[in-house]
Amino acid sequence: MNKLIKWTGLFLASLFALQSQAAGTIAGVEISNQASVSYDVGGSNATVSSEIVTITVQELINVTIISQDSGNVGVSSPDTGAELKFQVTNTGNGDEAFIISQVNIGGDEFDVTLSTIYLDDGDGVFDPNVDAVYDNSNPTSIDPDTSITIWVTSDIPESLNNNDSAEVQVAALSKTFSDDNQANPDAGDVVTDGGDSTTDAIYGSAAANADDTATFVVSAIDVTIAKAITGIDDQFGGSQPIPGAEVGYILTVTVTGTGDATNVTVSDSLPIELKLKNEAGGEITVDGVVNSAASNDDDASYDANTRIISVELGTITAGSDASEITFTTVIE
Ligand SMILES: [Ca+2]
Ligand SMILES: [Ca+2]
Ligand SMILES: [Ca+2]
Ligand SMILES: [Ca+2]
Repeated sequence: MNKLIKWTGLFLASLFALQSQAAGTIAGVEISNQASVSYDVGGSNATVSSEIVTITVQELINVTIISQDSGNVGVSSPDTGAELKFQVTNTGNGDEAFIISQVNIGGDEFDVTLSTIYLDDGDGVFDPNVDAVYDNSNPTSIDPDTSITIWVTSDIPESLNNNDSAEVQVAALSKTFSDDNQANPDAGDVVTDGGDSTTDAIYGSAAANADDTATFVVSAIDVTIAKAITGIDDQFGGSQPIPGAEVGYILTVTVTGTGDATNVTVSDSLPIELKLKNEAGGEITVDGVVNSAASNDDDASYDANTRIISVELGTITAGSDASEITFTTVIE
């Protein structure tokens, strides 16, 4: 009996923990409350309880959408299916789906045409053959306190000039409010019976922030990087990739198009299983010139703590010879 009560208590405690997340108490949860009064009369104690007062938590709809591109996104002119990356987070207390829309911002050099929206498959990498089309007529339901990554692709007009830019705003609107024909709800607006578990849906204040912008910039420069293994030497004179074996790599940076790519910086974060040979005393060769692993003495460096190789290639004119970076690693 006592054990049962104990386990029931633990279960309720864990349920409560689930419900007490950042989004707040989940929509549909009943909160019951009862007070009591005790008193002494005629030498004995008596207790009287109030009625139980119950409220049901309604659905608060909140969302954030945040651009995931670290800077301007370079495109060609014309271009098709140029992608912007956004993270949509359901910060409300119920399951909710959101309709994604795109608006061109004025006062810049061009506008884009919305192409297709994709739902990332979870790897954070855009692949239109793998990532599913995000269907605004049947958008993905998102659990409370959960995020999805979406790709919003656009077509870029032709005949633009280098460095022309276009700012694009992407917004997420609650499907519940959209279905209720409230295209631009204010905080506190209600869809009666529109919430989860037969609750009402209430538009939250965070929803006022449910858009973000990203910027396309036309770039006549195209910079690519390729990575390849040049060879493996194990400690027995063979070429087996075993712990202790040396693995050589080559990075090739190519600049095509017209104009200069400036401040070209290469970064290679070695996985936990690899380290630069001789680590802090190691070498990184850039276009045939041996650089040290130390910082601030030449164009290359290696951080033994983060395992990041960094190379400053500076300004590269399009069409010039590819830059080649080589180094040797050791398998841990
Ligand atoms: Ca909902
Ligand atoms: Ca524009
Ligand atoms: Ca993907
Ligand atoms: Ca160095």
